Amino acid sequence: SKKKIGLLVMAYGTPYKEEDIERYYTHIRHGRKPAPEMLKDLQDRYEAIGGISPLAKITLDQAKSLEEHLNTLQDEVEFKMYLGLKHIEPFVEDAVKQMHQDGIEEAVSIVLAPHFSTFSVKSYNGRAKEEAGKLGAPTITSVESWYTEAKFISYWSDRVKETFDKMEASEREKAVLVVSAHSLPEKIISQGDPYPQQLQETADLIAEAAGVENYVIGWQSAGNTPEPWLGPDVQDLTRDLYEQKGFRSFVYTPVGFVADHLEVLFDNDYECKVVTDEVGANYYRPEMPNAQPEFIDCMATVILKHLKRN
Ligand code: FEC
Repeated sequence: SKKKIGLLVMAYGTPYKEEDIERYYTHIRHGRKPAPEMLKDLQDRYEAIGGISPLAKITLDQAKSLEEHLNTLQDEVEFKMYLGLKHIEPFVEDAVKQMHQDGIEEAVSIVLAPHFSTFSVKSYNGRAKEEAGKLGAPTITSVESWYTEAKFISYWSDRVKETFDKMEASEREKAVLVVSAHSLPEKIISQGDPYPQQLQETADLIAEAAGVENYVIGWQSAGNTPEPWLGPDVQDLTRDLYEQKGFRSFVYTPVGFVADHLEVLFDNDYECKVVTDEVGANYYRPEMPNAQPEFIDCMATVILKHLKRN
């Protein structure tokens, strides 16, 4: 029979139901319970996007579709998918335990976020490898980042091009592309984290492929802590680009994320739109990749290239 390879798909995780919000938030805060007003604020944001996030279903769709597509693309090995989440069950460690119980000896891991950061990809893979180390198996090799994959860039450049193509020439002249990712504490820069550079490179590649000259990078969804976070924040950026550069149409591509979830449906579609509505500018936000076949094929390509190299 064919050799089995564990496909460890890791993602952020989201509350499954409203009652999960507090323990989920506590986990994000490294075990510190949020103050009642902070909890209320988060509950209100979930309420504003329909009560709960669509992310749980989308993540599972992405992971299952990736397994299925990988098993149709090649005939040498059988991929068996395990989902491991950062902040809610099934946790990363649960997925590794399950692989071990199922006798999986070799696994490949991918995080459903394209850019490397010590806060994101490194921490997911660190947790996976630590658990595998304790159990003695499986051996896990990891995709560390995949933002340069041509199919990832073309996913976004096609969406951007479609959006700009729909505008009249006069609107297009005053339109700007805002390429964003989740903000992180500014201290990562002095620690040499490649994350900001990787976002810039992503923006350059997308803008070039889409033929868009007016573009900037921005940061979004910064945490609620006193320390400085990477900026400019996309909301402030919107205001500045309107006032100082005269842009009248804004195209938001939150490329650090791969799904419709709170950070996009609220932080872009509500918060950025509050600003564009207030100043009277046009708001565009092309579709997220979710489980679209084109995007699943992109991730499968990344996995197969990784296995060929290792
Ligand atoms: O439920 C949903 O639909 C949204 C899920 C969600 C995604 C997501 C992605 C990233 N985060 C990253 C970093 C941080 C850091 C903090 C932080 C805080 C939160 C909170 C919620 C939340 N994050 Fe998140 N993030 C999602 C949800 N995130 C809720 C807590 C309330 C708030 O601040 O809004 C700050 C933690 C702290 O306080 O110490 C840092 C990064 C990503 C993108 C990479 C990835 O997906 O792993 C980086 C999705």
